[in-house]
Amino acid sequence: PTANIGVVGLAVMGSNLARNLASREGNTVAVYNRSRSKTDELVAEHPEAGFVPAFSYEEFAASLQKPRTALIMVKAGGPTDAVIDELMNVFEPGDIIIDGGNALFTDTIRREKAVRERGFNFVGMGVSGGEEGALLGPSLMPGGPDEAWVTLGPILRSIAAVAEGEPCVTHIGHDGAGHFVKMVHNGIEYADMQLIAEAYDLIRRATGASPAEIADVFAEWNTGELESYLIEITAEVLRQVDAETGTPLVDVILDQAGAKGTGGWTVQTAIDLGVPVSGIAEAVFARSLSSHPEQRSISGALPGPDDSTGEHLTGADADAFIEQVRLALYASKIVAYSQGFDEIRAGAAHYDWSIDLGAVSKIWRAGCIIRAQFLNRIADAYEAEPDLAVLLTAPYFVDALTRAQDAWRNIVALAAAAGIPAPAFSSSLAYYDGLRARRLPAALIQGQRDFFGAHTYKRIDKDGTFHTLWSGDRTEVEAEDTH
Ligand code: NBP
Repeated sequence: PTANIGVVGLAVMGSNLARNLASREGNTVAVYNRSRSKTDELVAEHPEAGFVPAFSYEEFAASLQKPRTALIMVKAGGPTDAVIDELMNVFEPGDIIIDGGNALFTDTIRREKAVRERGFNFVGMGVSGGEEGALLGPSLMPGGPDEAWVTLGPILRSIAAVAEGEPCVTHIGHDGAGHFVKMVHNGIEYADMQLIAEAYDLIRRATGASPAEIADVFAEWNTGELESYLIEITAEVLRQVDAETGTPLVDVILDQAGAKGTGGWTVQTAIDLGVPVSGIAEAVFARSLSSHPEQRSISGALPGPDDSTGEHLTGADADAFIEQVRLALYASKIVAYSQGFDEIRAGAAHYDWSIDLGAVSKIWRAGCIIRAQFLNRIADAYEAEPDLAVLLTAPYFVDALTRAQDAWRNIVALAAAAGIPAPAFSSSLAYYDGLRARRLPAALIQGQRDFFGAHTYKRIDKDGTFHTLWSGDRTEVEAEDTH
């Protein structure tokens, strides 16, 4: 056997990760794909990589040094289970099987248990950065046992993206922790994209600026505190002109956003854990709304303000508006990340993972889709206070929110008055005000629950659990806690 690591699944992600691995000193990479053509193609196109091709699982196992290490990059779900079964037939106890696909973390927990029972090591690893990241340096989020990390750490560090001298990989936690964190990364990505889209829409509708002019605004924003990959590519997309029609590409793209499901998983999981990730949820639902043309009343059947006839802001007024949108975007973005980290914290507590939140923010600084300057501030916040209960209460973010506050409220109010949907902006602000509120109307809800279901309530002035005899004489009695 000559290879120290192998890759199963040679579509875009697998072949690029295999090339990335092969380009690092000391690695010899075995490659296998279910249909032979992809293997032949990869090996023929990249002689420099020195791949060791295998055309059966037996050959693949025979080409790997022990303990064998195999990275699976196939379609998530059934195909992953099929490949794990095949590998367990030809591997030996102690070998390491890594799933780098976009698995649901609960599947990873199940797989780790089943694979471990047969004596193998299993590592569920989140991989972010798309095909370019896979080739040049992704952000890697491995879970799995400590023993596997000892072997894998150096290899993964060598292929990961580098941010300020540090590789974008850390051992996130046991079993499903890596895929959980990758899932939340994608949820935050949905929110970030929705917020950027709302900012673009507000600027365009309020100022009448062209997509190319708005591209300049985003390029400018990318030199400041909003600097990030998503802001950068937004400018690129807005600047693109359609070759066929000569109009901005964004104007000929059908306005229906697709989704592969990880944003939805983030929200479903948050509901199970009782974590309010409202900004991420709005982003997921905004895509759903866009994708139901049969429900959208584009014909104007639903009444409301018509901004097509209104005056556009110009000159200094337009500039001031754009700056307010920037501040609202920044504040809403802080909320989205705060909610995402809240979900990771709750997941870690529930599944008994010890996750270093500061380390998570650091490995997202390069390689992945949400890479941003801003993540350094999150790392600082957790370094100063590892047990921070709500990220946005860190002093740096409180300062930023203090600065952004008036603009944020103004933009949400203007959007509502003008009839421009800004669901993620509005919901982020509502969440923020929910956190600020001294009293929430939850007291009334608890009263309603006690009325119709005898669900009881607690009082602010004494211990115990109480129930009002609503259908009797309406006196209060002490009750058993049935919250
Ligand atoms: P795909 O998700 O399109 O999967 C195609 C690969 O799966 C091919 O190699 C295919 O083999 C193999 N495969 C299938 Br389908 N069923 C199989 C089976 N029963 N046994 C063995 N192999 C099987 O590839 P991808 O886009 O490269 O993504 C790979 C993984 O990485 C996915 O889980 C994806 O969610 C994840 N991911 C993707 C990105 C991205 O930007 N694309 C980013 C991060 C993570 P064949 O050639 O014989 O059909």
